[in-house]
Amino acid sequence: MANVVVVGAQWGDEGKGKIVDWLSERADVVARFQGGHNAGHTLVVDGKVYKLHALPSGVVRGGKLSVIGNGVVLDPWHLLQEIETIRAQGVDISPETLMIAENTPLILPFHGELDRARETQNSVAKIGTTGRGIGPCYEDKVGRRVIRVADLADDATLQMRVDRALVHHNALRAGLGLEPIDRDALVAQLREIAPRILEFAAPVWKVLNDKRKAGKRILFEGAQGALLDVDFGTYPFVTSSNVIAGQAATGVGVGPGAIDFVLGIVKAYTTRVGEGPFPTELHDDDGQRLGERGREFGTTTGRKRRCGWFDACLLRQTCATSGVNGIALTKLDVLDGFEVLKICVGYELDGQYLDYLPTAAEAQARCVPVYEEMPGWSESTEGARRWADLPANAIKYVRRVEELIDCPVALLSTSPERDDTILVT
Ligand code: 2SA
Ligand code: MG
Repeated sequence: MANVVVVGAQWGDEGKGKIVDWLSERADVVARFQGGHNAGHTLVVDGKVYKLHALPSGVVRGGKLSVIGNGVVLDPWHLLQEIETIRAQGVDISPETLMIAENTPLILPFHGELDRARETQNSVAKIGTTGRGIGPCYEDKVGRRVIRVADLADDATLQMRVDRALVHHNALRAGLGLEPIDRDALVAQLREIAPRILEFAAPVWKVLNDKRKAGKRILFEGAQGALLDVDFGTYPFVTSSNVIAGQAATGVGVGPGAIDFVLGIVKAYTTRVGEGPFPTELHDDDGQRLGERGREFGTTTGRKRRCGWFDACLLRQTCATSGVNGIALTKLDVLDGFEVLKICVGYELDGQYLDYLPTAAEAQARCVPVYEEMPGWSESTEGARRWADLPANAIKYVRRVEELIDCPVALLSTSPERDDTILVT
């Protein structure tokens, strides 16, 4: 398979990091195309744990080019720190192995402050964000007042861009009771990091188009999940970027024809962090058990994740909007030992049966899941490496999932270790 896009097909935290790492062995380039350091991908390689937020997962494998595309929003201070941390773990990161698109918007300190102020000061505006400034930075990008990587190269341009951004932000801050931004201090901070960021800057669209012509394989690494997509997610409880597979092309500057296969990462049950509708959420012992067995705490903010049964109805929808060709089903072992498993197949709303999630937030919140029950299995599936190692009821569960979501399972992951992966043929 030439160029693969990996996307989360739920609300993030599906276990993309491990799968991307598994696939990156066969890729020449690994590219991030949306989101920022609100992502958190944990990789376990030979027992060593790497926690990545802004860096593409390819960096931990030698001989690959890692790319941060223009669809990403980049906090330069965070990036430099993450580079140091990963280097200290023995990983080589240089301008030969890491490229940042010159048209990538920068997250500045006031973006984070604004994000957190909105979350804490106004319960009406609360989304449950990661507080990293992701939303405010995307707002500035679309509002044509963001500072981009290329702007760091020229001091006069940089100052002009800062002034343009401050007109908007100081007015906004006044309304929130925040101090005006210290312009000169900000310019000085940006001047200081400019050379260290520019070292990695490149016309990524050109590099990737050349790589394609040379027959190199690109792995597009998505962050978050399709239900957090700004257009197709549970709006307004979403992130501020397009998360679905189509964004892979726009987010680095290649045509849609560059995408050969879309792999959706799907957890065998459902989790969500932050606010917003979640039809199959459990508030009982089963939910508690999923969270404990699945160690459901966020990599980025450490927040406890909400847990619930598998929602096949939502999956059918996210597989459609991302054009998923096959899914990787993760964390099946968390379901070991449940006597009965439930799968949501549709919803009931105002006496009507729905086979998709309605668009209005108000209607989403009132959807009552319609469940199908399946017998569980008592055997352990943890670490299984062959289809034949799975209990019969686990196989039945996986096959039923495939039928209900109308998409084949291509990979099955049975532990965080990269080798505990079953290729389903
Ligand atoms: P933000 O900070 O503006 O993006 O927050 C808006 C909403 O998006 C949610 N959000 C996430 N939910 C789950 N996982 C996230 N990141 C993963 C992690 C990484 C991944 O492990 O931390 O799977 O790619 C993530 N990022 C944002 C957030 O909770 C708000 O509901
Ligand atoms: Mg995660």
